[in-house]
Amino acid sequence: MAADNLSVSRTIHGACPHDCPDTCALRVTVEAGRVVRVAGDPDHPPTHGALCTKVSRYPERTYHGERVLTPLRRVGAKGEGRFEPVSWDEALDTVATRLAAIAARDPQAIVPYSYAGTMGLVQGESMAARFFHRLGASRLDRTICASAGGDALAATYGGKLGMHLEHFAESRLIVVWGSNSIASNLHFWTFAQQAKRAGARLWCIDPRRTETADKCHEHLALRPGTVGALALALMLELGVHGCVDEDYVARHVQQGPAGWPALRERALQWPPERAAAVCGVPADRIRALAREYGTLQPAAIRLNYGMQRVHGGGNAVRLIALLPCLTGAWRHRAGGLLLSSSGWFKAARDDAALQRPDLLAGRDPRTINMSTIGDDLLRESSPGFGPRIEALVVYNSNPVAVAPESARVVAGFRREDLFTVVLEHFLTDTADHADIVLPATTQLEHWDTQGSYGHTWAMLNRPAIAPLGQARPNAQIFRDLAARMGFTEPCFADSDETMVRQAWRPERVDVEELFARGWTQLALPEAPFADGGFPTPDGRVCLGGAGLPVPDFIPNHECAETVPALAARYPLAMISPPARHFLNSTFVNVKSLRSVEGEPLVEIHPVDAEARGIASGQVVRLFNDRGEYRCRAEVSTRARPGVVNGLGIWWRKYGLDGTNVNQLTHQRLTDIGRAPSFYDCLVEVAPA
Ligand SMILES: Nc1nc2c(c(=O)[nH]1)N[C@H]1C(S)=C(S)[C@@H](COP(=O)(O)OP(=O)(O)OC[C@H]3O[C@@H](n4cnc5c(=O)[nH]c(N)nc54)[C@H](O)[C@@H]3O)O[C@H]1N2
Ligand SMILES: Nc1nc2c(c(=O)[nH]1)N[C@H]1C(S)=C(S)[C@@H](COP(=O)(O)OP(=O)(O)OC[C@H]3O[C@@H](n4cnc5c(=O)[nH]c(N)nc54)[C@H](O)[C@@H]3O)O[C@H]1N2
Ligand code: SF4
Ligand SMILES: [Mo]
Repeated sequence: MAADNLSVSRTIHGACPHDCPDTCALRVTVEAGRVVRVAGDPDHPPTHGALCTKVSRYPERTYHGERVLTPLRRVGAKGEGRFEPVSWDEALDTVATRLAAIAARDPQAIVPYSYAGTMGLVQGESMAARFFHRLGASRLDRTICASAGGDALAATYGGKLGMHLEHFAESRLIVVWGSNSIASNLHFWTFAQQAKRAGARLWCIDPRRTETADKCHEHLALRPGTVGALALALMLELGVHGCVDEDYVARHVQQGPAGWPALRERALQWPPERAAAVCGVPADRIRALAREYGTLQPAAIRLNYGMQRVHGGGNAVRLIALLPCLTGAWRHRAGGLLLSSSGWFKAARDDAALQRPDLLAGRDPRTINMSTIGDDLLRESSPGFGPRIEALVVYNSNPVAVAPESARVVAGFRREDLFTVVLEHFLTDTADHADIVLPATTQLEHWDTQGSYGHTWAMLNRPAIAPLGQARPNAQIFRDLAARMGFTEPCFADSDETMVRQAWRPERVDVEELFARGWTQLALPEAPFADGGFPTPDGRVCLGGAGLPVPDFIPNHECAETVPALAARYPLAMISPPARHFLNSTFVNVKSLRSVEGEPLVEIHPVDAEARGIASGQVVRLFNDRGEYRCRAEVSTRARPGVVNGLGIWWRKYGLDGTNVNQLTHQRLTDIGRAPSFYDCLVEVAPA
């Protein structure tokens, strides 16, 4: 940086680090050593020069007056958020000494906790993974978002694989299924609009009348957690109306007693009337969708993770994934389905080089599921569980705000005997519970590289500016800790730029192009499954067998069918999808974005509101056996009858009582993938 002529304006190529399928290419303008603008790169096809509002505000977030820019040591009570600055030496010595003492008894009592605060491979699981492997710490099962649908898709197709984003522009029918794309997958929406202008029909399947639903031709506002029933009825209708591509099915879909014949029998039990009763939508709408889906080609499904945050989320994805196989939609490049493209990158990454599991040296530490951190922090040592958790090292995540059943999570984080280290940009709800906070750099201040779960370009991020204050990249912090702990393996000296290169298999990713241009597209077929070739053991779509039952509709943990007594007390289903101007709990503290979102609120349908004497703008109590959350009500037909929408994910400390929606959610897991079922949650609402 020192060589820069400070009066000259420079443009640096970067990549958006956020947990968003769009993974935009950034152009960062720096003047006098300061970032003045972050814009979308017009040359990168998926980004086409546009960023969402949130990341356009990245400079505001980076230069925010509340950035943590020195190491901090707790001086108040846990959760109070009172700290004093300390030097890096003191902070690192404190952490290394505590971790070494715990590790001497049992390193599994130390748990890393991280998710996708940055999707960068280097500031994610590179040096951190090496550090925890070498230490022998517990492993973390990273399930909080996508593993129900992801594992289900991989079980069906052989990988998290799908259509190319750009080809949606050529589809004649697009079903946007469990996704508020305008909010959470904006660059897909651009292609969907191109298709719409060219005459495509757009359907939206979502309990909430989202801004995306408003812009589709049709909206099916079904009850949360019922899409499996809908998919089964669609199968029956496709069969009845001769819309099954028998040739594609015979050649590329599993046959036999655990295959399509068994599932076809099951689908025959689901006439549209039965599904309509379960889903809470008219049967003729289901018929209309089946008719269009079966006759308009190419037909594409943009599935997103919203629909899999329920008990049966995994089975639902398996059922939906079969639909484009039944109609042969995969024969076209603009037909098929996209839930995630991350499987394409799995083959392109060199995780072993980056994460060095060999440093485990034959040890096989236990695994902690991040989605049940509330319960697990409160567990005592036992033969089944292993040692009580004595230390947590949190980075790239804000579990106190985002993990389910907050009361348990907070109780765990408040444990006086728990040693908690948090690497952060800000004093989040989680950082407030830390013993030591370590200041981390943002994407503008460090190197990184990443794939995408919505497109097929590998991305490079160059630092645009020097780290602010005393902030250090995550990878640097783990390098420093490794040195303090006496880890001398040469891999602990690798620089971040070296690790960018180690991240990719050179035969799959053109690393020179990545460095020269900032991105490089994976070489993949245009229509990946036009002639089958699913990467399953036998090349066919897998429906069952080897312990995997043929997929079925699985009702919610919490619904009238499963728990009628509970549903009588808590008759409303609550979903808590993301707010458009936040990225999970990130950006909640950026004033310009928070002022657009206003304040935490719950949308409730006029009929449900009237029955409870609730008026718009009034403060209400949402409650169930797990707790209570107060916020403002918005009486709105964005909510369907019987369902309330608590838009997320606010920092607890901005809530009226210092809580957020996760005060009400539970820790029961999905059918597949050990994931949380955030949108499978019964509540009652009353005026406060
Ligand atoms: N602006 C913004 N963008 C984001 C995020 C954010 O917080 N804000 N989060 C990012 C993350 S982490 C992820 S995982 C991705 C994907 O994020 P998703 O969780 O897929 O989020 P959405 O696209 O908003 O889709 C959720 C939609 O699913 C609907 N839904 C809820 N339950 C059901 C159901 O049972 N069936 C059906 N059919 N629909 C249901 C909700 O009403 C909501 O509109 O988005 C990313 N993009
Ligand atoms: N009720 C409810 N709960 C949910 C969801 C929901 O829809 N409803 N969605 C779930 C989903 S899909 C997800 S993915 C999770 C998301 O949960 P998290 O992955 O925890 O995501 P964020 O809340 O955005 O928190 C990420 C944190 O990482 C920090 N960070 C970013 N970059 C860096 C970096 O380079 N270094 C360090 N040290 N820190 C960094 C940010 O400042 C931020 O505080 O939440 C889940 N929780
Ligand atoms: S959050 Fe998503 S849409 Fe916004 S800039 Fe990042 S990748 Fe693009
Ligand atoms: Mo997510």
